[in-house]
Amino acid sequence: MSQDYTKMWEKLGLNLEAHDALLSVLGKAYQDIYLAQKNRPQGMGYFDFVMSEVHGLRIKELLDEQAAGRKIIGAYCVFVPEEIALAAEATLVGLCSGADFAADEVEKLLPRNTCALIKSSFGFKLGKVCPYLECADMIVGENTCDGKKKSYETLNTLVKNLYVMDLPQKKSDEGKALLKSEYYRFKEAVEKLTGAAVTAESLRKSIETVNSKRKAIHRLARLRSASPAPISGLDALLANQVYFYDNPARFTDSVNKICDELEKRVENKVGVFPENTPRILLSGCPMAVPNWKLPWIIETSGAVIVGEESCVGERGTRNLTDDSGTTVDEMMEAIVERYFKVDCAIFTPNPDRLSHIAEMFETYKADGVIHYGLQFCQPYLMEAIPVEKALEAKNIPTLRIDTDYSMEDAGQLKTRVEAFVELLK
Ligand code: BJ8
Repeated sequence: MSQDYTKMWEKLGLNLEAHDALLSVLGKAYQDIYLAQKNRPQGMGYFDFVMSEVHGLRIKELLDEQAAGRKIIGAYCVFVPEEIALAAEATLVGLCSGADFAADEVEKLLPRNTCALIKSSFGFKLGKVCPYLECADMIVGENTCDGKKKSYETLNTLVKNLYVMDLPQKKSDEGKALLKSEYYRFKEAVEKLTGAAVTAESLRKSIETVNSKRKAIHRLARLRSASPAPISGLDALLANQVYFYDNPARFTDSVNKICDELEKRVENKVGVFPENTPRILLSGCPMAVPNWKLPWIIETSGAVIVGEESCVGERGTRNLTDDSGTTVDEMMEAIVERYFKVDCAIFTPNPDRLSHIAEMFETYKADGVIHYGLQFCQPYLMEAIPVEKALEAKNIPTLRIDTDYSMEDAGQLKTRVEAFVELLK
């Protein structure tokens, strides 16, 4: 880190000892997983810097924004529309939930058989190690899966500023009407928080900002269809993870810079792995920072990941928001339309997700699909079975992996992934 942030963390009420321990585990994991990779694009230097300052400089920036009158909103789900937050002069950051922490304390509040992502969000709060959570003026939960929905009732006793958004479970007219009314309710809540009204001008600008971020990430995704793959799946995942908490304009510039570099790589047939390396499409639960276990296992087992069908990936960023509206209501309508297309497994039925997986398999010229489900995640684990069947019916080799954040099963997973990669060869 570029400077000593101890005072800042102390002021935020972090448990300094536990926080130091977390940062040192994170730093070591980053070194072993990310910095040990070969042939990385130079542009990844920016993301290495962001990661090294993830609890430092970025938090300082957010606190500076707060001091200047902006509000910070933390969110756990891609259904929370960044366009609305930005238009009402708030900054939206993702609350990551990608590592186990304070497990004993968490299990006093949540059943053991809760998914690692939900447990992690509680662990970061109970362990007082997340500066994003501690600096947020509003924390947005959402009624998606049963685990999240019920856990927010308990989270509400731990934080003072939880706002819960209701979400539809069906892609029906009634479902869309619910999403629309919830987005208007969210708009009002953010306006009340910041004291700034969403105007046609501010909403038009925020749609443009968020769309630019998505366009840059789409450009990165398209470049990964080249063979040899110009960037590793681990590095592309990192860009998708940083998407959730970096300054939007700076993020867009940095991704576009990497894309300039990758375009040259593609032209010169320069890749991170040899040309005939088996190509994997990863599909399933979101992978929040610092959940890099499975991608790391895959890319150290002779394969390269060429796409993520995930909320930290294409499911979260796939569609742009139509920017042709001229009034707040027209643009709100466009926002509802855009988010209603997100094909999370909490929807029933959810046929679009199946089509998207098959479509991504073709687009990124994958050789096989690895479906990643977090243990105890009913929506994705249940959906994994029809996904596997449908892909196999199309002769697409598929491997189903259910795991959590611990490293206990790493050896066993590696054996299974290596066998799958052999089969693809
Ligand atoms: S839109 S995927 S970010 S809800 S892993 S907590 S589903 S039991 S994260 Fe998600 Fe929004 Fe959907 Fe995307 Fe529950 Fe499963 Fe845990 Fe999950």
